[in-house]
Formats: sequence, structure tokens, C-alpha cells
Amino acid sequence: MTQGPVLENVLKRVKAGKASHWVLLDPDDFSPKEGARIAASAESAGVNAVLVGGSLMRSNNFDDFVHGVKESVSLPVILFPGDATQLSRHADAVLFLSLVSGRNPVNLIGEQVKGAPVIKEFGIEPISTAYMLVESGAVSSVEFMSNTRPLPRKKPMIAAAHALAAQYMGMQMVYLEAGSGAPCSVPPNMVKAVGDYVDIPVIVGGGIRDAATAREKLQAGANVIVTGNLLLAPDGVSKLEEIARAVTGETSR
Ligand code: 1GP
Repeated sequence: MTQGPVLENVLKRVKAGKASHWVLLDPDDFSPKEGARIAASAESAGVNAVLVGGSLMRSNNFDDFVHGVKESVSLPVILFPGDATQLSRHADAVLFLSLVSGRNPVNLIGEQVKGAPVIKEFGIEPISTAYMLVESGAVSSVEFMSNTRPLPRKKPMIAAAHALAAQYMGMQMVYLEAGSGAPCSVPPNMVKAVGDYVDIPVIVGGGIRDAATAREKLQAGANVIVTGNLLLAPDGVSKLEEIARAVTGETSR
């Protein structure tokens, strides 16, 4: 698998022992104008990349949204698509996700076959990513929409085995996902088991709402922290600043 500039930068930070914080914007939650404004505040807060995507996508302005975000930041804009319709030529890269925790062929290979030619035409960088959904105390949108079961949260070695299999299949990153707004984030012992088992970067997201929780994931071995939902709170941007400060001042494995 080739390595483009966005992944190269992630790997460089990992090699230097630097943790990263990515912010996720869902076009269903904000207008393109708001999205662009929030992305700019996130950049000032110190985040390292902006993800755009969502599970449902009711809005029909995905492309405008990505364009607006791209114009307002100098950070990499990375697509985090819920399906093959969530692609835009304005992004720098796309997490080419395969929902390896599930056994639904649509999310393992089906949407990927639809999306691959579009990604090639758009010339955006695909980053092959093992997407692993973890039980979080509530049914997540990903679980419901994909019709798959999450990994049991008390079985870290099952998660580690999935991550290692994905690495052996050539995937370039692992994303441990508790689901947006999850009551419980991914347990640190699972992050540790996965981080100890694989050599590829480990991204952790879902239900991370404060600096202490973000730090706990990094200390367990996460390389990248993703936050999304907290931006919907009235004090969202200041919370984001607090987490960005904690994450970028923290080392990673
Ligand atoms: C969801 O991991 C991301 O896909 C972020 O989760 O919205 O809970 O921060 P939150």
C-alpha cells in the first residue's frame, strides 16, 4: 500500500513520540458556514487534523461542507465516511475504513468497492484503516446502521487479535471506536492490548469529553484522540482547547 503525505505526517509524529488530536465535524450537526468557523477555532485550539463524516448524512451539502472547512484551515482535512456517498475532491485524504469488528460484507468490502474508483478520480489520499466498534453501554449509530455487533469491552485480546489481523492484511491504522456520544469510552486496557500488539498507529474515539479521559487513552498507548460531540455543548470550543493542550503536550507510544 502506498503512503501519502497525510499518513506520512501521522507516522512522523508517532515516531517522534508525539500524540495527535483530531476533531470530527458531522455535516448533519452544522451548516457549512458554521463548520468552517468551528474548524478554524479548532485549528487555533491546536488540533492536528479535521475529520468530516457521519453515520447517517441527512444533509445534502457534504461537498460544500468539506470545501468550506478546507478553505478555512491549513490542517489536513480527512474524510471519515459512513458510506461511499461521503466523498469529496476538496479533502486531502480519506480514512478508507473497513469495519473489521463486524461481519457484514457491506461494511467490510461493499462500500469500499463503490468508493475506490471515486477516490481515484478525485485524487485524494486513501489511508487503509481498520475500524473497530467497541461496546460502550448504549447502541451506537454505527452499530445500528451497520447491523453489526461491537467488540465486547471486557475482552481486550479479542480486539487485539482483530487489530493484528488487520495489520497483517496491510491496513495502515486502527481506529478503536466507542461511538459518537458514547456513555463509556474505549477501556484503557483494550487500548493497551491493541497498542502492544500492532505496529500501526492507534486512533481512539467516542465519548472522550475531557482532558483526563484523553490522557488516559494516550497513556494506554493511543497515538491519536478523536473528539466530535463535545463541540455541540455551549462550552465546546473551550473544552476542545483543554483537550488539545493535554493531548499535544502528551507523548504517545
Ligand atoms: C465518533 O469517534 C468519534 O465517530 C468521536 O466521538 O463524538 O463522542 O467525541 P464523540
